[in-house]
Amino acid sequence: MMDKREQLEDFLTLYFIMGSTNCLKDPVYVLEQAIEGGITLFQFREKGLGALKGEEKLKLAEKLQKVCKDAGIPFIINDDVELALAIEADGVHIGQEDERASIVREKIGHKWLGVSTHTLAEAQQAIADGADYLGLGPIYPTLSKDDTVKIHGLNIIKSFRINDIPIPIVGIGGISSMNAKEVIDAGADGISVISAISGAENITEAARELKRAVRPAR
Ligand code: TZP
Ligand code: MG
Repeated sequence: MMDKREQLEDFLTLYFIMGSTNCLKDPVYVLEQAIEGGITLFQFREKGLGALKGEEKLKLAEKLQKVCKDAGIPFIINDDVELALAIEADGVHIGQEDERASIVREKIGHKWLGVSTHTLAEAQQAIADGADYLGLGPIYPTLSKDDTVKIHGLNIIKSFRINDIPIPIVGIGGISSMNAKEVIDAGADGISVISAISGAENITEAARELKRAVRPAR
């Protein structure tokens, strides 16, 4: 039997993140195709210019959650703790600029909590606050996050591993099938991507290629 940590590591293998603004086609179709290609976890991140709000956001979240449920893929929500609670998502992902992780942990109980961190001090705080996994990035330059400043490179993953960060970590930012393996080799438990899947001409094939790049290295 896998314990909780091993199970989470497994789910983090190929973590697809998107919202309607990342998709060239219907988000429901994009998610179905990505699942067909082998993604292992999904995060609904409805952000940026033209992002849905209120009822429309809720409706899309429910549709995407159903697609995930039918496929046995956990469904995580970015930032919006209230939405995650309202629809009983499997978890929440927050950054340093969001509500404090300790408060989010209190609100969500046993749901998964992911926290984006950029330094060891932030990581240690997130762990003390109850994070289940950490997102590290951007590893490479990305066009998918507008408020992003410093590119960290693979060193951030290596340094977290050398310093024995005890919870699973996932790399993010500019990851493609060309560089995915080196992210895993640096010590990440998985990769998270937006555009490498949501922006692909053939979504299923793009997800498959990423999966092939990540799986043999694990
Ligand atoms: N956080 C750090 S980089 C990033 C986020 C949400 C965007 C990743 O998108 P892409 O398209 O996979 O580079
Ligand atoms: Mg955030």
